[in-house]
Amino acid sequence: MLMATMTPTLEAPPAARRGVWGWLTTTDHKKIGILYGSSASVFFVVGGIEALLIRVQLATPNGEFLSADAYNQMFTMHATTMVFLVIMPAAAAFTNYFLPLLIGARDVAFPRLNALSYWVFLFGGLFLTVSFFLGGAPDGGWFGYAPLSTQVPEVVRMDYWALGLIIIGLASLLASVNFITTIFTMRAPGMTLMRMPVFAWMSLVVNFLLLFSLPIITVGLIQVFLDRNIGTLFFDAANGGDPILWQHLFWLFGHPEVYVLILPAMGIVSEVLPTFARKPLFGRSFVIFSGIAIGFMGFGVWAHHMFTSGLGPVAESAFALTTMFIAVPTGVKIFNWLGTIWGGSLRLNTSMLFSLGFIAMFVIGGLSGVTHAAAPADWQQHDTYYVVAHFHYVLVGGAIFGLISGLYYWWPKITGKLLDERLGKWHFWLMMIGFNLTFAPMHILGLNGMPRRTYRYPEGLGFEFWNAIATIGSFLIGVSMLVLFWNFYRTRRRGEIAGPDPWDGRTLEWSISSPPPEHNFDQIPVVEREDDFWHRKYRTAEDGTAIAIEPPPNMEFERDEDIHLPSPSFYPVLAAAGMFLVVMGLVYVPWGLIAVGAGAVTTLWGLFGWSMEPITREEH
Ligand code: HEM
Ligand SMILES: [Cu+2]
Repeated sequence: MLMATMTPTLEAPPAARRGVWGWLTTTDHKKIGILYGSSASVFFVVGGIEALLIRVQLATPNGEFLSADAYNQMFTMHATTMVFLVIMPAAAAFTNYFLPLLIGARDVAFPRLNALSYWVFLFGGLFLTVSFFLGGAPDGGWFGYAPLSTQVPEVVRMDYWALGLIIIGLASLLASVNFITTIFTMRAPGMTLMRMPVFAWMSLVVNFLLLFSLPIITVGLIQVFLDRNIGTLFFDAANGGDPILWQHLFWLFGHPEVYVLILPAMGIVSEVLPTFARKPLFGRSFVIFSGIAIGFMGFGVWAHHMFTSGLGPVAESAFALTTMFIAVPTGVKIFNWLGTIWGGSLRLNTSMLFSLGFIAMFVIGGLSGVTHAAAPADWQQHDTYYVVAHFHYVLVGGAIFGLISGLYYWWPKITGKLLDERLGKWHFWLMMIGFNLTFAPMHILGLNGMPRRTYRYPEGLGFEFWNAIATIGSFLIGVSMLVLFWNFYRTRRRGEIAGPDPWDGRTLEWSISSPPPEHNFDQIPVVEREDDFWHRKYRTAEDGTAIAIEPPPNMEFERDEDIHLPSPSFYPVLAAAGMFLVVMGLVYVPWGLIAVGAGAVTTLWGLFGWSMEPITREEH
């Protein structure tokens, strides 16, 4: 149903294959974007249900709804799902669909590698989730601290976690190589780096963060798997290993990862605000360079997650300082966004409301983050609900709000129809109120000492009232998402036709039809300045007002002669399916070795077939 609502209704591409086979073999960046978006939406429902089950358990003291064992699985999988199977693929959905359009390209640099990264991600997500039905899901927390994650190897749950994250990490690594190459080699003539839209810039920073951080955690995850299965002692303190080493390896990835989660949303907000304030982005190059600065500084703060791991005053002071410093480039962005809306003629539609909500909620999350940077204060806050409140303000109030703003902003380009604004506003206010009712009380619960990851609490500690409020709030978030899904369905059936430029946009994607043709641009645009499409429509008067250029620019072009598009291919999904067999087999060695062998052969067959098939086809 979700794929049906997202699939364009107006114009089907001529040569591309149709139906399920068409989706299985697609190498079109737009269709791969829709696949990522659909999968992330389904996993959001899964991760959301896990969160609601946690909230039911904590709604009252002495909860009996979930056992301690089930509770551990719920919060581990809730977080792992939301981080790796929702926010990252949702950002990949927008990057896949819009990066080539924003830089004036017909596709990404490596279309089949792009397809492979999607299928490896999907099989990795299914592998992690199917564990619930095969003896129990990972239960050691989303950062899998050793020795909790390396003990009891006979229970395979944390093998699913380690191997699942290795596979999903591989998918992101393949995607980052693809997007970085696309940005450096596929830009339209005149699209210099500094003319590139901010979303493209944030994608560049995100993919470099992935490129440098994923190998670190992959090494650590392999060590966890080896400690669990062949008795190595990397993290075994009793035998010369060091569990703190795992914490360093995880957070050397884990902290850059939080910027991988938030920077795409920051890129989206930097596109939405100028469009609906009808003003260029204030201090545009500062927004770009502060994003780059965050990328670099993000590798220098990881140990602030370990202020209670006994690193000593010198290390703690150093990481307290670097963490406080990173608030500076983040603050620069906030002021530039406020500068953009200041004095603008604001259109408060749903996309704009979610972007404004993003700024407000992210600032709250950022401020509690600064309180964590002060190591002595963090000793009180660590592992309490104050921390849970903090990261939900930045991950839900920040990343999710930003991504939803992008959804309302770009839905008309993807589907050709506008999402209903009345339902959109209901969605926004229900989510805004539900979100704050859920997570604001957690600051109080945490400062009053309520520990996280505890499946129930006794009466009389003063935790009852705020937990009840938090649970009500979480169900309000659930209701708000139902309103969004109803809007999807209703828009598909009788939504308003959008046309190519429904928002009077500034960037290239609004210069072509909605949805775009398979080849994107009839003629590759020649770019003369930033916000090039806007400046083809408007000139700026002395006082800064925009004056429409008459007659308006003709955006109908003679189609280029030889347009080459990537050929559909079945080999990426085959290679990914082989990898799924390999990891399933590794969980159940020695018998699983049969599956490992079959999987390896399937993957090699996929890669060999891929290397032997033609790259592109002529588009007529
Ligand atoms: C949408 C509604 C959501 C609700 C009601 C919710 C609720 C919760 C609760 C109550 C916990 C604490 C469990 C505990 O420590 O015992 C938790 C943990 C967590 N949540 Fe959420 N959450 C939501 C969305 C998200 C999203 C979108 C993310 C994004 C990444 C996220 C990431 C996490 C993480 C990382 C943890 C820590 C789990 C751990 O300790 O291993 N949550 N969530
Ligand atoms: Cu951090």
